[in-house]
Amino acid sequence: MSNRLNVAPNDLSAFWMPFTANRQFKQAPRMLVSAKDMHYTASDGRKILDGTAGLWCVNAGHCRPKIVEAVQEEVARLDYAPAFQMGHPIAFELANRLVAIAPAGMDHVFFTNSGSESVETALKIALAYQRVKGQGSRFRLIGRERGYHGVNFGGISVGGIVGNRKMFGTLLTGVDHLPHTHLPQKNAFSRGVPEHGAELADELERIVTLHDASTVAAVIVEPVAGSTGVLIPPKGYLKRLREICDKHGILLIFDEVITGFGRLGTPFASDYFGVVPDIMTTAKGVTNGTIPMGAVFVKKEIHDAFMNGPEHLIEFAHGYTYSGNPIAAAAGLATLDTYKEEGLLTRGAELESYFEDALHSLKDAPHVIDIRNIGLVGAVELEPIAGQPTKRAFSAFVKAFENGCMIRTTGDIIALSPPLIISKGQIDELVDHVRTVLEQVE
Ligand code: PXG
Repeated sequence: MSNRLNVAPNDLSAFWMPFTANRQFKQAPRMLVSAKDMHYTASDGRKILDGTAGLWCVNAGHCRPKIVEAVQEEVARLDYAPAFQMGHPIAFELANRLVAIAPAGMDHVFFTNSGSESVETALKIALAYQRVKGQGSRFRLIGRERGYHGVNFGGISVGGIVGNRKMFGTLLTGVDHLPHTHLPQKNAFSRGVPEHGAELADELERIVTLHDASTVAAVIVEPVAGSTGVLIPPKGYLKRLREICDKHGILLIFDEVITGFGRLGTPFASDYFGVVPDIMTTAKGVTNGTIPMGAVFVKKEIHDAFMNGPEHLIEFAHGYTYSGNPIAAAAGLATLDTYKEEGLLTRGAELESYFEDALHSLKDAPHVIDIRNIGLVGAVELEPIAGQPTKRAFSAFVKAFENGCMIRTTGDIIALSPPLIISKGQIDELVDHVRTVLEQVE
């Protein structure tokens, strides 16, 4: 490996880092230089246990041989090929392999390069679908408070994280929001799906009544909200949303960018909850995070509704230069092979109760006010330092890295989402790391 990849540079100024406290980072950089399976290696040579699968994406663990080889081979064979009015075989192969593991009826895939682009694509498909069905008056989109749907304008409009929205003007118009489902007063320390709060889905009825169903195109939610701190839907909540959407002819979009590809112990969250959306956005795990790619799944009826005009015309005016990129597609195929060979799309179900017990053993650790879990996702919510929200969790993140463990924090919540290859011993190690930092932070 060349030196360039192993040595931390001296000058960190030019790179304006995304979602980063740039000045804090540049004073004390946390630099990763290589990775293998469950671990990163830091620039000072320390091994770091990956408690977050990178950013919820490296589901099969790092630098897996099949994926590495597939990418190396494809970049040498077909570096790039356009997907507008042209094709190359493996993008089609990947689409077929994806629909084969998707919930029944989701028969078509639109390729993007990220979760944010998947969300924009899904919202555009929803609006255009209503129009091609002769229902152009359905222009409204309903999101949810505390929802995260990426950072592009559609996604932040339907999203509900104030800090991601407030700087950016009027956003999309015609958007309304469901209330979030985080009810710590009733559901604190729930194991798995929380008992209370299904009635919050009925807020959709109220919103639809306010605007009239004839104006509403689609509802978008994360089945389990990830970025905002692991908010698990109350028992029966998603089914109720599905029923209300069906009753009013509204499309239901599940944003499965985090929950897709085995995170909950099922291939998709839709399988976990037994609720099938009309459109499903994915990214991250589709290529194990190796090469940027997203995939939007749609039901056959939605796809087919576009296929009625003159055959020489483009049916849907949307797409990206890199939609279905050959190297990403090769990474995707090798990723699906790895998931299959190692049973990773359902491994979370085998580990769920072990992970749950380990995580809930932190109940008596300092500062802990809630613990929640589902599949291989967990959250430990901390009491904020008075007047300094986020500071305690951020210190925990920095200390954990110093101690050899990567965790993720949002607000005063520690989120854990390890690669699905994690062993029981490594689950214990991860939880021990969290306990240690909670004992160390202010
Ligand atoms: N939808 C959901 C549900 C996501 O979680 C996106 C869309 C956007 O994906 P891209 O690929 O455009 O980033 C996401 C991304 C975190 C964290 O720590 C979460 C995400 C990204 C980075 C950090 O919670 N989710």
